[in-house]
Amino acid sequence: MSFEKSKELYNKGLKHLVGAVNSPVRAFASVGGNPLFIKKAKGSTITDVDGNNYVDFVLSYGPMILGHRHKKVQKTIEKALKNGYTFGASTENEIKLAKIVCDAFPRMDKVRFVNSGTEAVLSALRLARAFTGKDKIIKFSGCYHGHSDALLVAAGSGLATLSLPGSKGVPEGAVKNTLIANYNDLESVKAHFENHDDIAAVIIEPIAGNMGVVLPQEHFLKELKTYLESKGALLIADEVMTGFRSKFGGAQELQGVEADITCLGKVIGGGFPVGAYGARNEIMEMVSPLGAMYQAGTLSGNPIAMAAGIATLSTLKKQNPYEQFNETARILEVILLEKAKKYGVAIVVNRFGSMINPFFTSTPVINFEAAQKSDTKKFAVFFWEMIKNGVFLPPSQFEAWFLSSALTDNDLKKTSKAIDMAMRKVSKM
Ligand code: KE4
Repeated sequence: MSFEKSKELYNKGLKHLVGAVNSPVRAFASVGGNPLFIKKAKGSTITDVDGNNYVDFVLSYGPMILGHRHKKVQKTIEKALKNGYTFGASTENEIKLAKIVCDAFPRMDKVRFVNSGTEAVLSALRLARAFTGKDKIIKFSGCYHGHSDALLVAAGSGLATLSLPGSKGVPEGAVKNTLIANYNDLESVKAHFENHDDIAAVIIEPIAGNMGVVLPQEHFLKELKTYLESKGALLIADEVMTGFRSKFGGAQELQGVEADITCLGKVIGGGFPVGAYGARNEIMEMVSPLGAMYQAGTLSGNPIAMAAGIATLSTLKKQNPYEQFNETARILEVILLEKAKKYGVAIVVNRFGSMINPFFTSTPVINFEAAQKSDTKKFAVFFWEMIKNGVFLPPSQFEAWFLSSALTDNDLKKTSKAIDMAMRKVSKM
């Protein structure tokens, strides 16, 4: 397998692109070696510039849940392009997508589209502060909510991979209202309320996907929501990654919880830049132009992106692949555990719906501290052996693998063989 063209493009990219990438995780920093450059993708297969084909479990970090270039989505986008790309005025597609999204979340009366998950979350924080009149926000260590200043503290995902606690350039003032609690630890949330009476909201990934997959323990989310109601604080569910991945709607519902504000992204744009935040009327009516909380965006509700989102969600609703996702994830989990056992490699597998990943550790991973005990060197060896056997994974121990409904039995057979070779390689370290 040659990676010559990727190497060439990487060196060329270094001139005008920072690290030859437009998002840090794509630099492969935590697995070493040069990042792959991708030429094209179709269905469950992604092809790099050297012509190597891979089963794709990155799916652009979530959006491509139907697989790449799904025929219905492709046709819808091509049709939308014939009407123009963006107008700076409202279009019918925004109403259509808004209805699909609000209908999928029982407590969501209205939604505002933006252009990324980061923008959705930073707007949701502002909205929670506007609605409650309070300033503090609690986030959980290991959860990642995009790169807005206030949330770049002990973030998971990119920062965890680059092991940068917080980020340079974030002024002290920007994070003084951000408190950090531990996932699955309600006491760590209560402790903040004992010390502060100005907490507007708690933001959480209802299934964490940015420290690897970490599940809320039984009743954790429900108890958190009940406690917040008793304190007059809001629950913000960051479903940018989990939205429409484990059911047609939010993972929050499967946990028996309805957040006050929900953030979305990834899948709802079908591969185009879309984020969103939504809530019941009394909260959303705080947002400009109805209310005094300002938020705006040149390309928000972009008609092409809306068309891609409508096509993706309506296809997803029709396909209803969720049972299949659970079964495929279960099969993958069995394969990972069997192959690891065969070669004496210690791993723990966490999964939920169409998100799964192995941790190279022997202790249960229920929070960021436990996740960080994973052997990232073993992950790096595993990652490259999977690449060499035609499987494309997120290049980090702290990322979730994503399933698409385009995955075939052949893909799983190929993945199983690759996992066998990769576990064998890890066992020889
Ligand atoms: P974006 O601004 O990247 O669209 O969304 C930020 C975001 C917000 N909330 C959650 C739960 C997220 O997972 C994300 C982004 N996820 C990462 C993957 N861990 C995107 C990949 C990247 O940073 O390149």
